[in-house]
Amino acid sequence: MGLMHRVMGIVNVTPDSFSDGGAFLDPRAAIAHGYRLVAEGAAILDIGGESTRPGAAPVDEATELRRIVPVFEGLADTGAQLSIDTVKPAVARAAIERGATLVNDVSGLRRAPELAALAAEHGCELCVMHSIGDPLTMQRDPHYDDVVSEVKAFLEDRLAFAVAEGVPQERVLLDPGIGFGKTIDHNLQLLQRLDEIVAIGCRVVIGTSRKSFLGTIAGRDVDQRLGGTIATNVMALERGSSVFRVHDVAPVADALAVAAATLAGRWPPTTT
Ligand code: HH2
Repeated sequence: MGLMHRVMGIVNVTPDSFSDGGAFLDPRAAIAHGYRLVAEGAAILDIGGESTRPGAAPVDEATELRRIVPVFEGLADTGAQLSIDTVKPAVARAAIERGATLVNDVSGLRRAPELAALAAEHGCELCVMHSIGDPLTMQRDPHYDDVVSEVKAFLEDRLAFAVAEGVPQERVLLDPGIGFGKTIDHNLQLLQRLDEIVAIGCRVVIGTSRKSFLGTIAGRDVDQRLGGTIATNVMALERGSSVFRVHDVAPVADALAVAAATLAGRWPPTTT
């Protein structure tokens, strides 16, 4: 449990991301940031050119391509795995041609089901995240009878679809989509019972970094949510998550290394 965890550093090439919008819109700044995250311990860089924060306006394909292409080219030699955070096949394809080996789809193959065949064709990994609606509408009074079992059923269905499209199960990663069409209690129940998502049998990605429920609980602005980010990532590790998507790589990587060693009761933790 908690073995072989990997930190995914976030590179947002956007003017409007909720916590770092505009900071890395210049490709040179995004590339420098990516190098820094790898030096801090990121094994994966997740590069995105469209914000998915609640209420974000959609971005057209040409704009998204213009943002991400130079960043993929500039980060080709970091040694980290490159991930493309998009719902658009043309954007995913351009990233794959420039070294991306993970396609991260926050729509869970709802917007463009053909992303699964694209990943299969290129031998890429595919992260399927649960969300409802789209970023403009998803936080309008989301309702579930049992959020954990409904998210689990969605992810199982999407996994079956991805496998039918030719992506081997071991290349599929699942993500409950913290903050995507979820109230604060939905987020907390998904984290509390994350082992039920892990039980599906795929690696699980978790993304809580700086999200608003952390600010609500702790009474913190978006730039002061590292404590909450660490707490939730450590608890997700304990429940079996494998990939941790964060902005603040160095402190989260330290926390996860210590937590993993503690779970193992030894250091280095056994890696079988
Ligand atoms: N969260 C965000 C974006 N992409 N991908 C996965 N797999 N899981 C997540 O939880 C997730 C994600 C939102 O965070 P961020 O990229 O910081 O903000 P924005 O969407 O505003 O660019």
